[in-house]
Amino acid sequence: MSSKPSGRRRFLKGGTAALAGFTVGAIQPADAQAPGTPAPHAHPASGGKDVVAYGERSRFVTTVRKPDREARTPFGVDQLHALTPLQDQQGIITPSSLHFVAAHGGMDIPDIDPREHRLMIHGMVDRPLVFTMEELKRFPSVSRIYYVECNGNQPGRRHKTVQESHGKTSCSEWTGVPLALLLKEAGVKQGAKFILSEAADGVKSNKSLPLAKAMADTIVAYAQNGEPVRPQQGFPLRLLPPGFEGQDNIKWLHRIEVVDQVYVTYNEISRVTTNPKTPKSPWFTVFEQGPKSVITSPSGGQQLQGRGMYEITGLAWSGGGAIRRVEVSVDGGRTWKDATVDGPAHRMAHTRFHYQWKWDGQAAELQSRCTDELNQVQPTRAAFRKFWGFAPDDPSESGAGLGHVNYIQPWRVAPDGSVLNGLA
Ligand SMILES: Nc1nc2c(c(=O)[nH]1)N[C@H]1C(S)=C(S)[C@@H](COP(=O)(O)O)O[C@H]1N2
Ligand SMILES: [Mo]
Repeated sequence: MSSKPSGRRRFLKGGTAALAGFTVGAIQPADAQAPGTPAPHAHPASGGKDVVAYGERSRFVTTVRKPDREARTPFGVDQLHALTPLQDQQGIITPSSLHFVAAHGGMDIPDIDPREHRLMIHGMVDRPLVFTMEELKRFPSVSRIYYVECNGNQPGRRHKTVQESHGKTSCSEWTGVPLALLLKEAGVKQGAKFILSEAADGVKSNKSLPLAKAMADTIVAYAQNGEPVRPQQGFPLRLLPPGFEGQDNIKWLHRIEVVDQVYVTYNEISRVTTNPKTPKSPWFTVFEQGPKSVITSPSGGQQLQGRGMYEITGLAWSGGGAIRRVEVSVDGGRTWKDATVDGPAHRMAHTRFHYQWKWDGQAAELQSRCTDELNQVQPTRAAFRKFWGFAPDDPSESGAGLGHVNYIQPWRVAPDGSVLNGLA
């Protein structure tokens, strides 16, 4: 990375000194509430709430996120996990209200006034910079559809539904500034290799990210599905390094330090390096997630209403790029047929697949497996366990430090039409 100012157009000149005058040209918000605005319009199907000012879904639609665990880390800090109801989702965009949540920095979601919020970029840079939200919004923006997945999204025999086994992944359209623009503005010094991002949350959550990823396609996102990022997702600002492990997406982002090495941060110390069962831990070296898919319907806990035609549908995604192929097996992985993959298959995004299936009323086992644009194929559970060195008699399904757990999820259909976790 060159430290010389490039010939590229500079958006901010002279670093922080120039920022004082920078807000003068900021665009003021349009008047939101004109005088004489009519009274709120309530609708019975919304439980009497005003549905004009901000829409509510019908009261007959009740699907919700589910808490995963309210555990304490070895440091005694509460963590909050909420799971996306993938079984009820259509298409590829997760409604913002149902996006999964992971927060290890205390049970309280930070309540940040965007007018007070600042992003600082410093460390191995020529010009340390501090940005207000208004200033960030004056940079050229991009909007991209990207999934996020927590590495704790690990299938296991105890899970009854796809929400429990796979609900720690969601997909949104994210809008923000390419981080490369901000880093070029600051001027990255020779020898820099990583960035260290830090949050304005209770424990100042932080995480290292390779500089190459920061310069490639990482977004500093302020919007999600057309509106400001939700508080649970990092309002007013979060890091979005597409296809990388969920924990690399620092939410409530307020500081980026450009550094020359990977740092051992809060999450690694408290949740991974303390696990003695992780000799092959990919932490600090592997960030990108492999190809993964799951059938969301029919899935665990659902009930087929007699033999006949059913649509098998689900989601596939990969940190390696776009999904090229999804295959479905209805006989426990003995034979495979190509599913229809909905296009356009966005890179590092949930991709919807469909397969028309005629159920004969016999016991069946449904599986999906995907292939991405790098020709990486989703592994079987046996291959995954072999790679990580689980002995055949070791009952463990997963564990901290394994990295991305992406093996095939089987769903068993019983002759009575009930659908059960095939791992159980
Ligand atoms: N500040 C902060 N950022 C964070 C976390 C956190 O606890 N605090 N959790 C990380 C983890 S482990 C995951 S999986 C993702 C989840 O993003 P989401 O909550 O928007 O789905 O956020 C990451 N960013
Ligand atoms: Mo996570």
